Amino acid sequence: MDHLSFLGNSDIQTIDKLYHQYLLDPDSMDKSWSNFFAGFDFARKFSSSQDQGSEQLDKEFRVLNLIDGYRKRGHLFTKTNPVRARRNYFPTLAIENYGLSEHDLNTVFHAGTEIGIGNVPLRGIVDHLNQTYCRSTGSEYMYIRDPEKTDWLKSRLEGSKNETKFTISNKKKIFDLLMHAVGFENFIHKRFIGQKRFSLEGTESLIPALRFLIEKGSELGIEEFFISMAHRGRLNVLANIIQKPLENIFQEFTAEEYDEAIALGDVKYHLGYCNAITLDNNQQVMLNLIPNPSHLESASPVIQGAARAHIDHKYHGDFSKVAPVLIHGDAAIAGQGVVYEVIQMSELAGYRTGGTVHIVINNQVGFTTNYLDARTSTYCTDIAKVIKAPVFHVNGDDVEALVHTINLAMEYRHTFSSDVFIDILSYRKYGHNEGDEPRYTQPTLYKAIEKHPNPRDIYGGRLISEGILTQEEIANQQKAFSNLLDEKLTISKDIGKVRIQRFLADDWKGLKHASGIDFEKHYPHELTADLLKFIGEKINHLPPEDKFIDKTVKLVEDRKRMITEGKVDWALGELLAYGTLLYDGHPVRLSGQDSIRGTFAQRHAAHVIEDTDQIFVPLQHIAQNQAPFTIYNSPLNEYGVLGFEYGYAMACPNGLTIWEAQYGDFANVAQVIIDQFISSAEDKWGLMNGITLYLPHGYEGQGPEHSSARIERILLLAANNNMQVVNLTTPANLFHMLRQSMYRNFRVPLVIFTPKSLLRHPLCTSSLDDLVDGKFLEVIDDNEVDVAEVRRLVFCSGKIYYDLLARKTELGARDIALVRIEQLHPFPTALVERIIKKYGNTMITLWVQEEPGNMGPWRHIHHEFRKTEIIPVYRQSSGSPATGLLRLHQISQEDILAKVFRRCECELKRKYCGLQCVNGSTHQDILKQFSYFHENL
Ligand SMILES: Cc1ncc(C[n+]2csc(CCOP(=O)(O)OP(=O)(O)O)c2C)c(N)n1
Ligand SMILES: [Mg+2]
Repeated sequence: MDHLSFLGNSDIQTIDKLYHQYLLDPDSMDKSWSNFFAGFDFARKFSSSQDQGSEQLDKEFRVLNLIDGYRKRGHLFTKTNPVRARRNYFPTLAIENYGLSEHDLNTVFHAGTEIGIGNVPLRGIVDHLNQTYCRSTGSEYMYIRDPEKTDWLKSRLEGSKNETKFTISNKKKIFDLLMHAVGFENFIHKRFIGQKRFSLEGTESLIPALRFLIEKGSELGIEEFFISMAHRGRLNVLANIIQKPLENIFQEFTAEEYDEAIALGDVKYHLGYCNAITLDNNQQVMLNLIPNPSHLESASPVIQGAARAHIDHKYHGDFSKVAPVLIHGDAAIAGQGVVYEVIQMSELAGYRTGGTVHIVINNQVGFTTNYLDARTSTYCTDIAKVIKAPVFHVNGDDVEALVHTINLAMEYRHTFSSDVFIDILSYRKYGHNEGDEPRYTQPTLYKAIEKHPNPRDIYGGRLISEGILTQEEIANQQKAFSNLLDEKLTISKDIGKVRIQRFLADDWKGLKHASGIDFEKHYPHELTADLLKFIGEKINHLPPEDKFIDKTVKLVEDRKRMITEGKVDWALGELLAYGTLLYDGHPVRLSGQDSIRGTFAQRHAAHVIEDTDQIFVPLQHIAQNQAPFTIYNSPLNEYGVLGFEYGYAMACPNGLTIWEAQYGDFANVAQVIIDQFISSAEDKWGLMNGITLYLPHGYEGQGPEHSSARIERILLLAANNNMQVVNLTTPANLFHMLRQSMYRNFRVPLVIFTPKSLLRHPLCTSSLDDLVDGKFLEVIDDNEVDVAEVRRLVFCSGKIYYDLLARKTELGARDIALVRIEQLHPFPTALVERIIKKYGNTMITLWVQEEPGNMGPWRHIHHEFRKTEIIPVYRQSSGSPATGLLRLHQISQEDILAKVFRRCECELKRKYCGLQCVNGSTHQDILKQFSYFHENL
């Protein structure tokens, strides 16, 4: 009655009495009163049921919120860590945190339909959510912005397929794989005591995971896997997944010599292997495990490039035939920046590979560093969120959950052609390597690990309890495997030298390792003036139906005119080289920052159709059966892109693959690829590679960061014909170099220091005849001088030649010969010696460079000119490559030129002895004081 607050107290008491009478016997009272109370009662009941209804509705929403909470945060509350408790995260998923209570557990909620279990009590919903999201697998996917993907994942995770019912044979297979993984490590541990192997122990479930990944992939149509991984578990993967012969692996522990083809080799846990293996369904798949250097994650972009090359050329653009699999360490994936670069590239047109499967061997430690010191992010895999890829964190001890997740991940990748991450939560049985003491740094963790049974024994126990295997069967299997390993060890002792298998051997058929003499040969390839003109026309054609801006039209007209006049500049020489290669069936691929137009607006390999975003690429329209031409503006990274292109060249030796640095000095951001792959892969792994680097170089007063491509650094790495390093000064030489690199029967990385100001220098042109009839010139002699007149022989390389030439012309200095060394490595010793001999009369031989004395080619040249007295002219040695002020640059440039052309004031007057001969000292006296020249010349 408290609703009748508008009445006075006495009224209320009266009405209260009447109401009681109505409740006891409504017929005994006045009709109007009984009608009044009936109406009042209805209203009360109605309003109360409405209250209840809205409360129920409200709770339905709360249950939906709870479901959302599990989807978004369930992964924080899983049982995924096999050896220690997880961190505590707040708020928890307790129903109270969602405005529900124990009293609601038996209430039926329609919200159950949201997770596919229909109208069920809250208790059932919570159980289902815990089963789905909080057991051995934590699933992160709710940040994905594409509802098609999230719906797919929700239905797979929450629906009836959320658990695999493994057949007995599959269970036995999983056990067998685990048994091999554990047995292999135990065997090595006992037989090669104290030797480093970076065991997989603690994460042995990687082996069944990979095998099922490959089988599922094959079922989905994948024919080839490109796998990269670091040191941890590599031997186990080689043995039990790639099926590298066990005897070869064992041999590498004791061998003393490599086969002749290998110069230096590498430690066994860095080697790669390719093998076509036959799966249980009788399908064959090709597995390529790329060799890796110690530098963690550096192989990641490389394997992507190799995968893409096969997608493009072996599978003709069919992305479904190839899958890259990157196996990461937990510290490396979180810490190495190149992982970000690779992931950022994963969906870009030039670099996509149809979805990479990322697997993390998450042993919760990196060397001695705890995960809490190794990253800010919650998970080591949080980088996945950059591309909104799903992540599954799986307890490595629950191998069935892992295999189930692998299958799910492979289906996801197949459906959406995008990356997916599987984080195997596990541990590392020993220290960083087997001889390392982990209890110095993780004593508590290692107490837990010491007592922890291995995944084989855990799963074996489960299969025994399920009645699938007996203890005896398990013991017999282990014994049989151990006997096999012993047999292989015996065989290994008779092998002798270590042979490192040629990686991607099928692609490299017909190509050989180069020796010094191979660089001296020329590889003539027929080219007629008519064909060159035909290609010239094709690459300067604009489709008449499309409109282009005036400047594009003019550019094309200018280029056509150049060809009519029989002349080419740098860019035209470059494009003509590509055109001829494409015409001859060699694919050409170029990528780099702003490479399509060219940083210096020189290349214009594609033209944008006005008022559209479309481009027209003339080099793609040369002839019907031409090879493909692809050019991409790369993302703004160097390490990832160069690694990718190196990998591309590795898997496409028939093609010219070029990476261009925006300015040459930016190549140092990719130094790992240059040091660990480009310069050393052949020595380490017998791996040839024809990658071409364009490194713009030249001192034009643009400051410290835009002048030097660090020629000295590349030359420091050059030895034994491991690379070809050239600093070119004519379009014809570029043209011939590029073509020659494809026509010869070997491949080496080619580093070309490319010009900037020379791109528009009126003298830096070549004639069409030079292109048709010429050849690559390692050294360009001075053809303008009369040898008898020459008193000073000047060697130089690159752009400074044109500065010297201008000064020589200005001075009319007929007694100076300017000789360009175009190829810096392999050093053209014989040619240089011939030239020195030719000018035998000269008084002095100079080396002139624009770079400071501690940079540029000087130290390399000094070494190569061991037999000849050569005096250097260079900028003063310095820490920074160049000055920031144009005026200072001009002064030091003038100083170099002045020194080269300085005339002697002594008895050799009017002769170019290059020395300030004072106080009666003779030319020879001063020549002996060699150090004097360095500082004072
Ligand atoms: C770029 C780079 N920096 C440092 C090292 C030295 N290093 C070798 S292994 C390792 C720890 C790697 O930890 P993680 O990625 O978790 O792999 P795990 O050894 O635990 O399997 C370090 C720091 C390296 N190999 N590469
Ligand atoms: Mg680790």
